[in-house]
Amino acid sequence: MYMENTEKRLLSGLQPSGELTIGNYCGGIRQFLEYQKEYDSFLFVPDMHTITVPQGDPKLIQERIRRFANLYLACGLDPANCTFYIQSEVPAVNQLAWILECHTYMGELSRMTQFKAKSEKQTNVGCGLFTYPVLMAADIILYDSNVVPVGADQKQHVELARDIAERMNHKYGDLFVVPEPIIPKVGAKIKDLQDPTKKMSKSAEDTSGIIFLLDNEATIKKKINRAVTDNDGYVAFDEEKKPGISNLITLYSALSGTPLQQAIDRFTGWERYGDFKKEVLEVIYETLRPVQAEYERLSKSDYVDEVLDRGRDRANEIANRKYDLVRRAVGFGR
Ligand code: ATP
Ligand code: LTN
Repeated sequence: MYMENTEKRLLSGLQPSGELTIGNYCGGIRQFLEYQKEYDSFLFVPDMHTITVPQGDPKLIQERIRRFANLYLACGLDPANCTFYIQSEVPAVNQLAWILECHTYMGELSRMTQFKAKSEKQTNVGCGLFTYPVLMAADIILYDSNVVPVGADQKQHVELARDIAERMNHKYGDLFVVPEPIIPKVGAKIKDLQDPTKKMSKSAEDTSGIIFLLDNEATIKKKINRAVTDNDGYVAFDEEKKPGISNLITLYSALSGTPLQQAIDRFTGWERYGDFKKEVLEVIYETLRPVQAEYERLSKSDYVDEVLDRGRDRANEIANRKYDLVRRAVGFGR
């Protein structure tokens, strides 16, 4: 197989479909930061995925892309170790996606749980929402990515990328690396604070149960204080019977880096939910304070453009070489 990389590659992306949340931080960003030094790392802003559901003013999408990019940097993405780019600035991904679409079955895409959930919320469902996982597969295998850190909700999509890569390899010879998802042990699915049975989602309409990375401390305090718990009067970890409290313990563990069992041991039996919530609040503040300060600083400069220009150039170089191999393998051109 023609392999670009000598080092193993890590790749991930977070859609600019709303503002980044503490759930995205726990499931996506935190893992990326942890692994970025061990791999040749790629992080990108999947702006093309964003329009799979109707978005408002295109100008607002552009502003969000910029905010996202600055926020990633503020969270600790290291441009020296990472190729950071915007998806739509690498046209080969679309070219590859078309080829992959022709090798993906309707049945496979119909089984995707995210498609089922998102399409139910709309009247006119765009075809792009259906083929979204194929574009995601192209994002991943175009760069010979070995590992893909994502939250639990994206595991199925990475598994589909594996199946497509294997199918292409079987048909055309070894063209692609077969990627593996990496799902965090703790914090892979942070729940909404107002409805702890459902995922905290950045595109949800009601934002009262969502902590955004750029929320100020007063807002965060209000959201944590109002977080739904129960009337039992004691802290314990039980995701079925006490989903609210369990979600807050998970959040504490993921953000503080305390192993989950240690966090459970520490808080089990506390009788005043207010005292427990104060501890959770403190780790959220500690996580977000430096991020917000750095974000303020970065957003006053054009540094992000320099990083994204460099990322775009490297990503295109690799992507074009790979696409050229694939298009020849399937018989395109002269
Ligand atoms: P949307 O509501 O637009 O689907 P989202 O909040 O679900 O957005 P994505 O862009 O789909 O976010 O996901 C970005 C990354 O964050 C993915 O790796 C995803 O698995 C992870 N992620 C999203 N929500 C959570 C959550 N509540 N807990 C942990 N990880 C999450
Ligand atoms: N669909 C992903 C974003 C995404 C992605 C990717 C993540 C698009 N392409 C490739 C990992 C690898 C989401 O988080 N909603």
